[in-house]
Amino acid sequence: MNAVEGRLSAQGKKFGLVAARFNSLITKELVAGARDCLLRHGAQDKDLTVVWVPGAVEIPQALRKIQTGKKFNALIALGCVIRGDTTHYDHVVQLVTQGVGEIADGKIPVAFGVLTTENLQQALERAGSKAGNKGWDAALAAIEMANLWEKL
Ligand code: INI
Repeated sequence: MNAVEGRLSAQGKKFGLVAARFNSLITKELVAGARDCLLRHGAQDKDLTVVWVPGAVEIPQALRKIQTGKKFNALIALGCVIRGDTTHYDHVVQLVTQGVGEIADGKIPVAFGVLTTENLQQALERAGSKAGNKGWDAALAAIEMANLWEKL
């Protein structure tokens, strides 16, 4: 059986990060985690671009815009949606998950680093404390997929 998989090298690769400013206490840490992962796997800082958008709802729109520019080997969506007292959370989560899913149509790999949590505590735990950093994890997936794309 032939097995095909991507290496974990970001050397020479360009990455586009789209990050939501909403809940920036968390999303700044996700961006920092993603950047740390990319640099530690051989990317150069000049090859990383972060595009800030107002909130998670706007992430798919910016992803689509930069995807058409064909400048990147992979894209990384970073955001944080925290449940509140109304159903707003559900709509934001629906829009960002469906939107990112539609953009991940096979042209450029898109990694999903959008937290969807019940409260701020859960978000903090996933942004560089006891549950790791989901920005870092998403960046690692983006690196693997960028390499896989070259083989397929
Ligand atoms: N955007 C987020 O990124 N996280 C949230 O938790 C959030 N909540 O809960 O409201 C949120 N709302 C803003 C939304 O993403 C849009 O920016 C806004 O609706 C304007 O389109």
